Amino acid sequence: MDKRFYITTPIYYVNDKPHIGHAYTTLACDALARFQRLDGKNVKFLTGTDEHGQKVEEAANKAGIDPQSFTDSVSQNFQDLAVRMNFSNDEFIRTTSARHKATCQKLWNILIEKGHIYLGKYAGWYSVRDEAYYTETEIVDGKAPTGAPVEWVEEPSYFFDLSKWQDKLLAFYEANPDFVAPSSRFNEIKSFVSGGLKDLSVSRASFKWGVPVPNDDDHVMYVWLDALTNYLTATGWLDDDAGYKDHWPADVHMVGKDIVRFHAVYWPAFLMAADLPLPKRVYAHGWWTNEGQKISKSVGNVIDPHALVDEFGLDQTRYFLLREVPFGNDGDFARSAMIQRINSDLANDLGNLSNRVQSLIVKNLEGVHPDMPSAPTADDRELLEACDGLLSSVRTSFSQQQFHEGLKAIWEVISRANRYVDNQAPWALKKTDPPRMAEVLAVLMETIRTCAILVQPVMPQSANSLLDQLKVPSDKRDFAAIGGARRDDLPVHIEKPQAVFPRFVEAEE
Ligand code: ME8
Repeated sequence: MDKRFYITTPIYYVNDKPHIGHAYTTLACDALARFQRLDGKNVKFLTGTDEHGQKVEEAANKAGIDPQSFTDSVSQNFQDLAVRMNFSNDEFIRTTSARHKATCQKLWNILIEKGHIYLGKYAGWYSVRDEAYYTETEIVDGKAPTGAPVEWVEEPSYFFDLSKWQDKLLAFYEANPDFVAPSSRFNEIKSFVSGGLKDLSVSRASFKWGVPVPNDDDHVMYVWLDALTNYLTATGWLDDDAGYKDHWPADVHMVGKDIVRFHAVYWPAFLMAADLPLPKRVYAHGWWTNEGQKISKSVGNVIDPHALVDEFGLDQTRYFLLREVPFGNDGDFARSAMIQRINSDLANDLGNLSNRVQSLIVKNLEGVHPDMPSAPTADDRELLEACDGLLSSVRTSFSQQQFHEGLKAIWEVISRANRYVDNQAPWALKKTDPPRMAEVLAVLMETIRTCAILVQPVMPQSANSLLDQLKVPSDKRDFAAIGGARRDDLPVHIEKPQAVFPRFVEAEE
C-alpha cells in the first residue's frame, strides 16, 4: 500500500473574510486527511491564502491599507477559522512568503529554459473578480460567463504555449479516467480542451502586486501561475529536498467547481511543460446557496462559519455540511435541515443509543463492561458483521470523496443497532435472563465503539468524548482497532455517561 497521502485545498483570496464555502472545502479535506491518518497513512494536508493579484490589490486600496498589511490581516482570519473549525492542516501557506516567490521563479525559469514562455502582447477581456481572461466568444451580455464584470486589457505580456498541450492533455485524460471527478466536470473539461486551446497570458504589466518575473521588472506573474505553484512550494521542491519526493505528486487537489479549469487544464499543462509529475486527482465540489438563494455580498446573505459554530456547535456544523449534500452536488443551507440533522441523526440515533446502553451498564452491571457473547445469536452476528464490514465500505466512499455515503453507511449500522436494542429489550432481560442482557449490551458497546472510531474524521471532538466515555485507550482509536480480533482488549469500567450530542432547542422569541 502507498503509505503517503498529500491533499490540498485551494488557497483562498484574501480580498474578504472567509465564508461557509471556504470552510466547506477545507472541511472536506480535513475529514479526508483525518481519515487517511487513522487508516495508517503519512498525510500532508495543505491549505493557505492566495495573496497577490489585482483583486487583492484593489481590496487593499479600498481599505486604504498597503497590500502587505492588508493581506497579513485577512490571511489571519483564514488561519483563525482553521483553528476554530478544528482543521488539522499540517501547513498554512501564504503566497507572499519569500520561499513561495522563489519557487514560482524557479518554475518560471524552467518554463523559459524549455522554451514554453515567450513575450507578446495581450489584447482581450479580463475579469478581476475571477482573475481570469475571457475570449470574445465567451462574453455574454458584456459580462464573463460567471456573471463577473470584465474589462478590456491591452498590455505587453508573457505567454505560456498552452495551445501546444491540447493533444497531450487529452491523452492524459484518456489514460487517467479518475483524474477529475465528478465525471460531469471531467466531461466539461474534456470538451473545453477538445475545442482548442489558446496560448495563455502568464504575466501582467499594469500593476505591481505579484511575484516579479525574473529578469523583467515590468511584469509580475499572472496570479494563477503563482497560486497553483503553492502546491509545489509546500513540498520543498525549491531545494529538491526529501519532502518533495515524499509528497509530490499530490493525491487530491480539492476545489470548488468554479476553479476546476485552472486545476485540470492549466496546472497539468504547466507541470508537463516543466517535466514534473501530475497530480492524481482533482475533485470539484458544488456550491452552497442560502435558503435557495445564491450567496453574495450584495444580497447580504453570506453565511459566516463562526456564527454556525456559535449557534449549532462545531461538530454539528461539520457533520451537517458533509452529510446533508451529496458531495459534488450544489447544496442549499436551510436552518430547518440543520436542526433536523442535529436532533435526529446526532441526538436521537447516536447520542441516545450510546447513553441508553452505557446507562444500562452502569445501572445493572455496576459499570463493568460485559464480555462478548461466547455463542452469538443470529441477531448478534448480523449486527457485528455489519460493524466489521463498515470500515471497508466507508473507506471506499471516502477514497472517492463521497463523504455523505460514508456517513450514511455508518448511520445505517446505528439504525440497525437501534432496532436491535428495541428487539432485544435488555431492560426486560434484566429480570428474565441477566447473562443474556450482558451479552446484548456487549454487542451494542461494540457497535458504538466502531461507529465512534469511524466518525472521528468528521466529528473529532465528539467522537473523542464518546471514546473517552467508553474508556477506549488513545492508542486504540485508529482504524486498525476496528474488527473482531480487537474488541477483546476493551476496557473494564465505565461511568454514568454525559450527553455528547445535545438536542437543539430553538430559543424562545
Ligand atoms: O478561487 N460554495 O479563491 P477563492 C462552496 N484563490 N464553495 C465555495 C463557495 C460556495 N458558495 N464559495 C467559495 C480562488 N467556495 C483562488 C484559488 S488555488 C491555487 C487558487 C470555495 O477565495 C470553493 O472551494 O475565490 C472555491 O473553489 C473556493 O472557495 C474559491 O476561493
